[in-house]
Amino acid sequence: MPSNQPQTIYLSDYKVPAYLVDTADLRFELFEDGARVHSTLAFRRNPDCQENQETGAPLQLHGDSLKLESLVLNGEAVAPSNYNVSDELLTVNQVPQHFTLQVVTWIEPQNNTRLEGLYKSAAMFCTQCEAEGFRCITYFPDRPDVMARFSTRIEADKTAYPVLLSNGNPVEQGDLSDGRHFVTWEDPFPKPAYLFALVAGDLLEKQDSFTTMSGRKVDLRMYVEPRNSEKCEYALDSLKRAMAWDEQTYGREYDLDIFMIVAVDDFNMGAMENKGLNIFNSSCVLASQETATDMAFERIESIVAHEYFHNWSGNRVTCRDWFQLSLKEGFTVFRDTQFSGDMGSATVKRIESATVLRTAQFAEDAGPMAHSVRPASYMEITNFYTLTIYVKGAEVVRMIHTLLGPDLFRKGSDLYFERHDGQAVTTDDFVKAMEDASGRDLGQFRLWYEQAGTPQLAISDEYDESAGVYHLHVKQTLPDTPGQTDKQPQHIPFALGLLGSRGEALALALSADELASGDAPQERVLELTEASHSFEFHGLSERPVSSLLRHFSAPVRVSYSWTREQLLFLMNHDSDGFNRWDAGQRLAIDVIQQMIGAPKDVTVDARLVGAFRHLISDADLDQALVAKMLVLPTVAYLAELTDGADVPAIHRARRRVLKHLAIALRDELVACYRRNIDSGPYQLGPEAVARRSLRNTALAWLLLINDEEGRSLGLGQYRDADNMTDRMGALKAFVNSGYDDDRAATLNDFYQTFQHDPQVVEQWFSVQAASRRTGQLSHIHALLEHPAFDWKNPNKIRAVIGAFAGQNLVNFHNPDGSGYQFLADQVCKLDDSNPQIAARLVSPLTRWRKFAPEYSQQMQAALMQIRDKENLSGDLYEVVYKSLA
Ligand code: 0A1
Ligand code: ZN
Repeated sequence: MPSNQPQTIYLSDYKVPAYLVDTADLRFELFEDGARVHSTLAFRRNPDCQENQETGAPLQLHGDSLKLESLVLNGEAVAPSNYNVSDELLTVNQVPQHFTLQVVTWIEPQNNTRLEGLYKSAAMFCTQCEAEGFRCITYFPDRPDVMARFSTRIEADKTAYPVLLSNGNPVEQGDLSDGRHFVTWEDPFPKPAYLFALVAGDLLEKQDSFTTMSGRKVDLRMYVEPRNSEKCEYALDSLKRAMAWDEQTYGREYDLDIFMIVAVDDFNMGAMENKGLNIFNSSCVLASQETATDMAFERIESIVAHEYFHNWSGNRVTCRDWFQLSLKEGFTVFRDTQFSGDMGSATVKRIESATVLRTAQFAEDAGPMAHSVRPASYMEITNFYTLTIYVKGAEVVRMIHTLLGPDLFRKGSDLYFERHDGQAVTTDDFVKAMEDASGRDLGQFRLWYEQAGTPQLAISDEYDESAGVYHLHVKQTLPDTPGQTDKQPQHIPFALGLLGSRGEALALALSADELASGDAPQERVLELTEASHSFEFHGLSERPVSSLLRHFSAPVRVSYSWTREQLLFLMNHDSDGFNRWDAGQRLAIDVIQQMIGAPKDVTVDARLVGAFRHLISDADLDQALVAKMLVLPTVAYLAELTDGADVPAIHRARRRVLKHLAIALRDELVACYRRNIDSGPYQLGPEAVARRSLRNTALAWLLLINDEEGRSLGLGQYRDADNMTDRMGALKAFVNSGYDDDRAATLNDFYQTFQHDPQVVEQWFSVQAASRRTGQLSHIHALLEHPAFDWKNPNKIRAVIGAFAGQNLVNFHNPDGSGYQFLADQVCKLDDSNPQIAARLVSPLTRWRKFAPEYSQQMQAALMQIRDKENLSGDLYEVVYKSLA
């Protein structure tokens, strides 16, 4: 056991804070060799803390990597005998009921490679305080249930840092001696320290405005490095759409006079919702037609909205403690997916959410780090910014929405915001508001927050011809997860439709009486609460085909023995677009699985070819949905569905099916490509996006089979592209093709053209690192040596190492174990500079038990090697030890 083993923190140990902070007045002196932080805090005993009321507890403030320069209480220096400083805490033993503490600390942002607290990204200063970064700035009760009113004075060199930003409104500014200047900001809303932000730099300002529903004009400002001047428009437009949508859908109005967005190149995550001053990873906010793909535009719209929506779901109402993280994240992801669905196609958005959930969150739920939506314990909270907290958390909120219906859900959210405005609360408070507003009992539903793991529904059915009754049986089980066994059945909304033999929607009458009434609906949300249920549907003159779990109404696995004929039928006829797509996926999975290790003479089912021919050729179908349906299930998802997975074998089987389809449908693909060529100017609407997507799919398939016409279409597309989706589509197709010269030429040209744009260079790195052909280890090593690679920049690390281990599954799972060894080496190296990133990158190794023995043993060995590293960080310790346990 290493000496630095982090402590486990338990939800059951939660205690209210002993002291509260009413105001926090900060003064930052920023210099090139460090920063001095003067903090004046007004403390008082917490009336809700019984213990402190009675005995007077010592004051404990968090601190990390700080140099304490002075400590003054009510105007007098604190005697050394009355305080103690450790690596993590400043303790003042005797303090009065009310007092002012003045703390001066010295910190070194320029040497901060962890990117937590105050750090430098290129020439600018910026902060990241969630979850526990504020303690790297000054001593403070750094927990979300301590909310203070902040004022911030920033002083810096005026030439190097003309722009000085913090939360709230600017109230004063002026010049100082030595070419320095200052700006003071005041945030009228009490907030936890994790929402504090500061930015200083030579930044360009883009202005816009939004008039709120009550007629207030809000200044919208975006700050970027001058070279990014032309990449702000889409984010600002997205922001305005999000502001309007939140007013219409949730009745939520923005509350300050200014809303600011800043783009920084070095950032551990996607973006951060600091009050009034959102800070974004450049890759999640900057875009232009020439540099961003359609997917990037879509991501920007949803992340800008996500951070904006946090102003209510997160900032006005925040989390009591970090176990409640999904209170803000699950709800906010739910809100941003609703928004994205409303801006484009709700079905396509649903397919995208379900894909992430089923591929990656289900894997997390089945792995060693499985945890519930409201975890009961953690070591490092930064390891809990997971898909379970975010996307499963969003699914849980979505199920409440499904159970209550939109009107009662809105009543519930209104009550939640009204009841808890200005408070730090729990997921239970959220559910309670939903219950109180709707009158529904969500007692059993709360298990979704407490029990980890993905419920499995085993479904069977039979048809009683003589009675005209169809019987549907549903059994739910919840697998064991680390520390949790023998779980209880959960409350699951299960949306169902039944189709007749001509594809028509049938009435779902649960009894003879309902049948007689003639009011039976054509879709029902059945509520599963028991371990097993049987339902009867009356008045059916033939055996129906079931459309199960429509819209993916719950985050569960469904098993049912569909015939291929039934899947083909659902693909063509289901009125639920999600299930049409899902039927196609299930059919493709079945066909690919049959090919794993199959002898050469086994051929691909002609019915799959027929189904794809129909999709590619029928221009009357919903083209956005078709574009999704043409994407075969990924190797990652196929591996997730398999115990003892042999990834290279899965990859070969998938490829065999793909090539078979491409050869069989070659003419249709060329026709589809040509039909979808854009004649007019570039557009970003759903139709144009679907056209580009179809064209790029057709191109990729044609190049996979070395089709000469495909090659010339691809070269033309690359050369003439006026947007990044087309250019990247062609580049990707060549990178993954057998045309070695074209691959080298397009990669080279792409780099020459875009080498000055870091966001595009990131894409250039990742298209290579994720490719079966260019992503072999020797090439990955070459990418790490490339002058544009930067070990300090999380985006570059993700673009090469993350893309290799997370997307290039066939090379990562090289049977010789070299991929695992490579990842272990890089993770150890990164752990010394940025442990948060190291702990995230290691995740592909943590699933070692999932794979066939020759793979899993080598993965385990790689994890052990990391475990034995000297000075293992707490972040990595938690992930590696839990994975090996
Ligand atoms: N709250 C942000 C995500 C975020 C979380 C942690 C960070 O640093 C450790 C940074 C950002 C969001 O949900 O967008
Ligand atoms: Zn969030």
